[in-house]
Amino acid sequence: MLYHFLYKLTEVWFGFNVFRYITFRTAIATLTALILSFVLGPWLIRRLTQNQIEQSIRTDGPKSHQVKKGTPTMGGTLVLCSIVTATLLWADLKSLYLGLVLLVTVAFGMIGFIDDYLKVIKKNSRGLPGRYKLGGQFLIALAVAIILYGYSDFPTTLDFPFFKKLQLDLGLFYIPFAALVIVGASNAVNLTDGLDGLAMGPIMIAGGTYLIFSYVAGHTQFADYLQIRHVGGAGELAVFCGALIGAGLGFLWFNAYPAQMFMGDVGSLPLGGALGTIAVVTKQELLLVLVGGVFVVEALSVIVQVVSYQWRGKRVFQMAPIHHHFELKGWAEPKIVVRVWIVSIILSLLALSALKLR
Ligand code: 57M
Repeated sequence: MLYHFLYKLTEVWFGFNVFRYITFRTAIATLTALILSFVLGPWLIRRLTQNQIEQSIRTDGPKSHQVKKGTPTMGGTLVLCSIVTATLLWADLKSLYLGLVLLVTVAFGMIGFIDDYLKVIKKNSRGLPGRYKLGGQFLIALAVAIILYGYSDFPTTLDFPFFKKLQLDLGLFYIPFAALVIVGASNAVNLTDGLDGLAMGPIMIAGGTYLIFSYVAGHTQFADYLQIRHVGGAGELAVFCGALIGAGLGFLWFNAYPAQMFMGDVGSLPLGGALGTIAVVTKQELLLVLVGGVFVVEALSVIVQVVSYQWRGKRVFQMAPIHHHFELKGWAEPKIVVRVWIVSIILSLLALSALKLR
C-alpha cells in the first residue's frame, strides 16, 4: 500500500523513484517485518503467558522435553502478522502470484490457528481432526492450482533442475501435482518443528534461496541470461520472501534455545504452505526437494518408521521424526539444530548452483 502511494510521489520528487525497485522494497520489507517481530515479541509472550496459552508436552517423547512444559505457543501469529503487514506495505498488490501466496499463507494460518485453539485453549488433545486439517489444506491448494491453470500465461510444464532441455508437460495433472507440492511442504515443515529453532532456520534459508529465484524468474534479462523460465510478475515474491526472513529472524530471537515461545501450527502450516506455493509459482517445484531437503528427510523418517513398524514390527529410528532419534542418541538440542541449519545452507547452495549448472 505504501509502495503504491510513495511511488506516485515520484511526480513530486524524483527520489521516490527508489520505491520502484524490487531490491529496495525487499530490503525494507525485511526490516519492517524484523522490527515488528522484535517490538511485538515480548508483548506477545506476556499475553500468551497471562492467558495460559502454553504448550503441553507429551510424556512419551524424549525426557529432555519435560522442562519445556508451560512454554507459550502460537507465536506463529506474530510471524504471520509481521509477514503479511510488511508485504502489504511494500509489495505491488496488483501481482496475481503474490495474491495467491498471501492467500495460502493466511488460509493455512487459519487452519493452524483452529488446530492450536482446540488443543491449547479448549484442551482437546487431538485438535482439529486430521481429515479436516488435510482436507482444508487440499481444498485451498487445489483452488490455487486451478487459478494458475486457468491463467493463460502460466505453463503446466515441469522443469528439471540441472537439465535445461528436460521438460514434462503435465497438462491437467499439473493441478493435483501443484496442490501436492503445497500441502506436502506445509506438513513436512510442521513435522520438523519439534526442537527450538529447528524449523525456522531452514525456513529462512529456503526463503532466501527462493527470494533469489523469484527475483531472477521475474526479471526478463536475468532469466534469459541464466536460461531459467521467465515468470512475469514473480519478482514481487522476493518482497514476500524478504518479509518472511525478517519475521523469521525476529521470531528466532525468542525461539532460540531455550525457547521463550513456540510457533504452533498457526506458524508451521502457513510457512511451509507459502514455501510450496512460491516453488510452484516460480516453476521451481522439483528444486524444493533440494532446497527443503531437511524437511523432506524429516517427513521421510516418519514414513519409513511407520511402514517398518507396521510391516516388520521393528523401528528403524529410536524415535521419529529423525531429530528425536539424534536427541535419544545423546546429541544436545542446540547441536542438532545448528547442524541441521548447516546442512540446510549446503543444500541451498547446491540449489543455487542450478542457476548456472545446466
Ligand atoms: C509437530 N510437534 C511437536 C509446537 C510447535 C505421525 C507423527 C510422526 C506426528 C508427529 C507430530 O505430531 N508432529 C507434529 C510436532 C511439539 O511442538 C508443537 O507443535 C508445533 C508444530 N506443529 O510449534 O507448538 C513439541 O515439539 C517440541 N518443540 C520444541 N521447540 C520448538 O520450537 O522443543 C517444538 C517447537 C513441543 C516441544 O516438545 O511440545 C511434537 O513433537 O509433538 N509426532 C511426533 O513427532 C511424535 N513422534 C512419534 O509419535 N513417533 C512414532 C511414530 C508415530 C513415527 C515413533 O517414532 O515410533 C513425537 N513427538 C512428541 N513426543 N512430542 C514423539 C513423542
